[in-house]
Amino acid sequence: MTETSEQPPLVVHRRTCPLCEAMCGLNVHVRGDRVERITPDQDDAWSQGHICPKGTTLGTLHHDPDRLRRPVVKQPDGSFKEVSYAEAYARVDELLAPVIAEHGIEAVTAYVGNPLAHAFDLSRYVGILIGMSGIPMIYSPGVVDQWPKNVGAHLMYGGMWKIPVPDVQRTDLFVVMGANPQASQGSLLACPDLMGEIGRIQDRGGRVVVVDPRRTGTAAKASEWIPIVPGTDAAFLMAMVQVLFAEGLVDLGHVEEHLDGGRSPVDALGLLAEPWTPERVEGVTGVPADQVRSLARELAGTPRAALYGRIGLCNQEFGTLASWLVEVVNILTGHFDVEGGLMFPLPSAWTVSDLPMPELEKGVPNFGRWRSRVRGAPEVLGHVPVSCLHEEISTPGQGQIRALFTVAGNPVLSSPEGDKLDAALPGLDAMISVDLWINETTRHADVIFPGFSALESPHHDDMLWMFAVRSHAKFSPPVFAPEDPDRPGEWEILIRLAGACLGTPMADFDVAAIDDGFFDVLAMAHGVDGAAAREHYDEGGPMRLLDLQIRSGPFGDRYGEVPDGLTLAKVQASPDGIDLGPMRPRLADVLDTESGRLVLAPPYITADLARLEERLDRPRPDLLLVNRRHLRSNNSWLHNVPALVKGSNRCTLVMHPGDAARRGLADGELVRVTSEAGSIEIELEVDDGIMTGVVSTPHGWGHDKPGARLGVAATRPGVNSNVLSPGRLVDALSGNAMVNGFEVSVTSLVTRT
Ligand SMILES: Nc1nc2c(c(=O)[nH]1)N[C@H]1C(S)=C(S)[C@@H](COP(=O)(O)OP(=O)(O)OC[C@H]3O[C@@H](n4cnc5c(=O)[nH]c(N)nc54)[C@H](O)[C@@H]3O)O[C@H]1N2
Ligand SMILES: Nc1nc2c(c(=O)[nH]1)N[C@H]1C(S)=C(S)[C@@H](COP(=O)(O)OP(=O)(O)OC[C@H]3O[C@@H](n4cnc5c(=O)[nH]c(N)nc54)[C@H](O)[C@@H]3O)O[C@H]1N2
Ligand code: SF4
Ligand SMILES: [Mo]
Repeated sequence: MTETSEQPPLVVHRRTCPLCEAMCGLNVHVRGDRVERITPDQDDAWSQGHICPKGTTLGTLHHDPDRLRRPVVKQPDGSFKEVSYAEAYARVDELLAPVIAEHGIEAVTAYVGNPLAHAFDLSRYVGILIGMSGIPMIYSPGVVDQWPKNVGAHLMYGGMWKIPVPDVQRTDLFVVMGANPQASQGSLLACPDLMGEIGRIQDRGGRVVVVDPRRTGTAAKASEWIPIVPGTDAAFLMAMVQVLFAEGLVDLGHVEEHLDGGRSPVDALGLLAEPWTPERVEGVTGVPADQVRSLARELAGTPRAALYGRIGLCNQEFGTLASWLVEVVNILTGHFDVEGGLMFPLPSAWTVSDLPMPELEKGVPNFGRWRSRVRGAPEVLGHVPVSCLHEEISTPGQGQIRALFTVAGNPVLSSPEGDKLDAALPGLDAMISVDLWINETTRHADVIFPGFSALESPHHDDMLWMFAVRSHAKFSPPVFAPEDPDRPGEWEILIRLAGACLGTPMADFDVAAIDDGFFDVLAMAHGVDGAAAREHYDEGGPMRLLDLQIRSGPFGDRYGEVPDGLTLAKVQASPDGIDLGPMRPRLADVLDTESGRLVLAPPYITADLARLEERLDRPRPDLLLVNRRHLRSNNSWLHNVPALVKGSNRCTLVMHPGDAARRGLADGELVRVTSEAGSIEIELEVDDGIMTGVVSTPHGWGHDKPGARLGVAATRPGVNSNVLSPGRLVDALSGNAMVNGFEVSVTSLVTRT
């Protein structure tokens, strides 16, 4: 294309993609105020040119005419009207004050969604809304995700975010259970180009094994696919443990020195595992005994090996047991806290959202401190199942929820029984959302505050570096200034909302004072005098916090004490990013249990083996449902991007040809899927890449709700598979939803003559 003189010049901005854990470097080509295209940033020291189709759409998301750019307030006729911030603040005050006056702050709760883990402001400031507002508890998709891992980490290592990750860049055997990096690009595992790493493991003579009911894109590229019956991974892993002990393959290496109770928990585990022979469990798992034995031997015999379990192992009946056993198998085979095994990352900036929970005793299962009002679900690490929310709103009585904040979430599509939540939300007295779109959930809000688009915001991931295979520092400045320079950031909105809960009108709340106080508390927790450190800055907000995170982090300059140390300014001066090396053994630093030692077999978890035994005798239903992700999707919120939803329908029910034939069902026909919770109609996709007896749907679809403003998504709505997810089915130890492995039936909707 020839450039005409009237055209503004092309400027290429360097930017990290905020959409997933891969944190890819992008080149954003901008002419004037338009993004022309987005290409991979080959010079990004972290991602070295890796990118996926989602990353190229940040411009489309920024320019999306449906995206909110001003606050909106619900009108009596149900439509939304753009208003000034002052008007929106006043409306919040007007709605919230009577609820709190009459029913107390107990009647208020919040749902905080997944993108806040990726967003610059929200990740750093959501703690203020949660911690300062006086709201007694919040809901989040953490319990449809990784809560089993949090429970295990809390009990074993003394902190719910102390989650070890596989050192994929240096391993020779990578066993993947219940994860599909081909779609997800890695989860609780931040590594650019994870599929490339999987190829490189094989290139250097290593092996990759995938244990999954479906032959996923990852399984297809792996050296071996081991199909497994959903929900039976804990039995499979217990059999691995049994083999390790029976064949004398247990060797913990240096980890043994760090065990609470010395060798005795290892011996106790050996005794516990004795009855769990591969032959005993093969009927329930569907994995032949020989295959379990050879995998256990291979893991024990490969010097650099890592076993990794993710959402398929969490969102299931035995989530905590299975997730714990993944770590146990790594520990028993000497693949823990060593190169090539499971290791603890060292982020260059500590994580604001990893807030201490003072009321929790380290490493102690003091769960069930309170129960949900309606269902009586015990609290675990401060959460109850997210499916409780709808009944807490719709069931009258003392403690009924009457006001809700949603921040970066879409629980109507993303939560089990989201349809029931959809029906309950109109009953609220006040609903205030912070979101970039009017989605299936926020359409019920009275007031919606927009955030900045990804390209209007600076970027530095807060949480994700906790799971990164290398220590690294990189920062992206905003590509575009906000159209309205006076627009408050989301961090400020969160602080003002906390103020409103405390009875101060939103407009009057002293944001700067709260921000200073927050800074000081965080500084103190990291050994820095906050008031003195604040002297270094002209203004507050998330940039100041990030500088604190870096300067008082493990590579930081500690405000001059370590002259060569890192500062945000130094990171900004290195637009390629700064590589700080691979993971290093650091177990002794990480452990923060009461004894300072690793608790190998927490009794809270091992007690659940009795429930697993019962599962061995339970007959297997005809069909079990599991979920899947797609590379071009991101939970519920990228379906408004034309480039990501074009092509064939992806919201389908995948079924094995044998199962389809037995039911007389044909590829492409509309079928009815029914569970104990509900029923949906969905297109059938017959594919032999799934076990018989298992069907799979994606989640996050169902964009056919009136009042949402997602013009593109509405043309290809798909169907909400969470209508099927029974809220009562959870992993007993964590309360995490069992959206995988529950029974469904599938029937034809076609009338055959
Ligand atoms: N059946 C089933 N259900 C599942 C899962 C599953 O595997 N199976 N997975 C679960 C998991 S792991 C997760 S994490 C959840 C996700 O569920 P949620 O956390 O509820 O997230 P989303 O549904 O993706 O909705 C995210 C919303 O955030 C908004 N958003 C995006 N960026 C920003 C931002 O910068 N600021 C603000 N304010 N808003 C923003 C988007 O507009 C979108 O509306 O779904 C869970 N649900
Ligand atoms: N493109 C894209 N990327 C994403 C997301 C997205 O929606 N789209 N979401 C992001 C989020 S919030 C998260 S939490 C991560 C999740 O990232 P991953 O953990 O990689 O999640 P999935 O891709 O859903 O893969 C889960 C796999 O578990 C399998 N599975 C289901 N039940 C069982 C079981 O009982 N046992 C075993 N062994 N396997 C089982 C499923 O068949 C599926 O292949 O992805 C993140 N990245
Ligand atoms: S893999 Fe895709 S979505 Fe994830 S960070 Fe990279 S470009 Fe973004
Ligand atoms: Mo997630």
